[in-house]
Amino acid sequence: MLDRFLVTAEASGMLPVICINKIDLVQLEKLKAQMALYEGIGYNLIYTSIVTGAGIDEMRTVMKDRISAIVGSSGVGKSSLLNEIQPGLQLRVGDVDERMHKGQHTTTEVALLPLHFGGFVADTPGIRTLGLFEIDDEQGLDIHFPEMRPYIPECKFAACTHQHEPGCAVKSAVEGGKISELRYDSYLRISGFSAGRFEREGPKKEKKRYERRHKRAKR
Ligand SMILES: Nc1nc2c(ncn2[C@@H]2O[C@H](COP(=O)(O)OP(=O)(O)OP(=O)(O)O)[C@@H](O)[C@H]2O)c(=O)[nH]1
Ligand SMILES: [Mg+2]
Ligand SMILES: [Zn+2]
Repeated sequence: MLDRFLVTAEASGMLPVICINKIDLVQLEKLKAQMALYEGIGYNLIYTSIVTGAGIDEMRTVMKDRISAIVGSSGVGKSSLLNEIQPGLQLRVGDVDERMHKGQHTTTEVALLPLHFGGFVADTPGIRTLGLFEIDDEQGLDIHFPEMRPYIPECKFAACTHQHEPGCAVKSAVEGGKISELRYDSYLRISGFSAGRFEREGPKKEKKRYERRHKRAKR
């Protein structure tokens, strides 16, 4: 889900900031070790809690004088965070008891809110799945994974999908530990080139797609 959000942001020219909320409920050191991967790619991470007040100032700093949107699954605390960032907003938040029931969606529509310290922020309803309608595998999903960018021109084929082609520099980088396997796995899932697809659709359809992509790359 996080990788899908990041790809969406990259593809639409937005600057993504990864905010991890409710850090009062976890062991911070363990969490940070897990997230080091994203720091390594160069993403900005902010750890927040409305219980301890951690990270709220950092959130204000990245939002100041910008137009931002806060996105994520339902119940992660998007509206709660905004209430902390700007007291007085009085956005409705899910109550803890109600949260026991699945599928709770407290915020139901997008609202663009002016910020006293400069800028605007959109609170958004939580979403369960994120389709990537603007990106398809023919346009090249790879460039939206910043850590893949240096390797893409090194692939033997110009239209390499980094799946099963020989001489693929991206795959070598994954094997060499330069690109995280988790992220590469996300790449495969998002592009739909997951192992199953090749087998399901067979080499014919795969070849067609490859040719279309190659034509585009030549153009
Ligand atoms: N422990 C803890 N609970 C939090 C934190 N932030 C929010 N919550 C709780 O999480 C629940 C959901 O918060 P919301 O702000 O409604 O979540 P949301 O992301 O806006 O949800 P939707 O509007 O449904 O998308 C509420 O019960 C909050 O009190 C936090 O930092 N720590
Ligand atoms: Mg909300
Ligand atoms: Zn490749």
